[in-house]
Amino acid sequence: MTETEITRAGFAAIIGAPNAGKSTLTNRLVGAKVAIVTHKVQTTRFPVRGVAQVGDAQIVLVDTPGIFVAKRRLDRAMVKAAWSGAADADAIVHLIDSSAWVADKAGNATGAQKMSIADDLRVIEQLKLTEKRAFLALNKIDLFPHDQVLPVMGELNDTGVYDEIFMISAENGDGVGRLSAALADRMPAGTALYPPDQTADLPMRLLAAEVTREKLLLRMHQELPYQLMVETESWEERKDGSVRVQQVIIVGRDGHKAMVLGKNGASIKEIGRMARKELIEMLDRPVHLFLFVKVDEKWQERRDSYSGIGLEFDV
Ligand SMILES: Nc1nc2c(ncn2[C@@H]2O[C@H](COP(=O)(O)OP(=O)(O)OP(=O)(O)O)[C@@H](O)[C@H]2O)c(=O)[nH]1
Ligand SMILES: [Mg+2]
Repeated sequence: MTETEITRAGFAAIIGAPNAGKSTLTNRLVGAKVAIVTHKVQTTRFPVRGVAQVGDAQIVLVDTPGIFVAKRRLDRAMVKAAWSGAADADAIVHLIDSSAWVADKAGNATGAQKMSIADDLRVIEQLKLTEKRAFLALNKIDLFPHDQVLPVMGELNDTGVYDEIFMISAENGDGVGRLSAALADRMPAGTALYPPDQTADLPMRLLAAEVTREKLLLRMHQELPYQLMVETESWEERKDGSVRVQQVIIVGRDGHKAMVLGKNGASIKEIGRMARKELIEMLDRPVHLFLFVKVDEKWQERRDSYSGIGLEFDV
């Protein structure tokens, strides 16, 4: 389809508690990987845009960081960015991990699920306060029989902040078509905001750093992943068609550096191998990836750590 056939275009923000599946949904709607996904909370750190075309509508999806009670500076900056992602959107999708609610109704919710529900309720309060209407998407319906979600649906419908409710599985795509059609309907009349063949608008250096951070999150345990960041230091296109990428993994402590490196460097080698494999797929050409680890105790208190990924420092 060409640009001229787009008659409606706008922004749809996906907001919700950490781990609800916002990035999974964004990638599914876009049909390409624009945002990293892990089983850990607080994977997404800054709003990421992905472009989807549904009929004659262009939907610019804004995947946002999870919304939770944030104490540390980085967390506060992430939550602020999530809400600002929703502020100017033409449509808001509040995505909920409905398996947590179903478990809670059955009286066997885990601590993490209870936390996720508390975060959902706070999002609803904020929607009420700002008088914003949203679509509710009950995600992860592949995890339980569908009739179990009906009481949850009723309770959430009663909050009065939702225009429509959708049952979806971002993971396997169930129900996502209906949601995307409804989003397309909400897009205001206008010409395309992005060229028709563009799916992401993250600079390649930043996306590549995210890929490495995803592999770190998947491999590292406990608190460590939340305390590191990845920067692409250099990006060199070579004459032979390959690209040389150099990245630095910044950690807060010597002990963390040792963990990232692993015994005889085994850990960082594996992370580099996985990241490189994905970069080759994304870029469709040979990639030489060089990873270094640096200790910077103060990185979370440095202004440029935030500006580099578009977050506000003074929050
Ligand atoms: N079973 C199931 N799992 C899902 C579904 N959607 C997402 N997940 C999983 O839930 C986890 C979190 O997914 P993400 O997409 O990273 O969630 P997020 O809301 O972006 O998380 P943050 O960026 O941390 O706020 C991952 O392990 C996903 O594979 C779904 O529909 N069904
Ligand atoms: Mg995410």
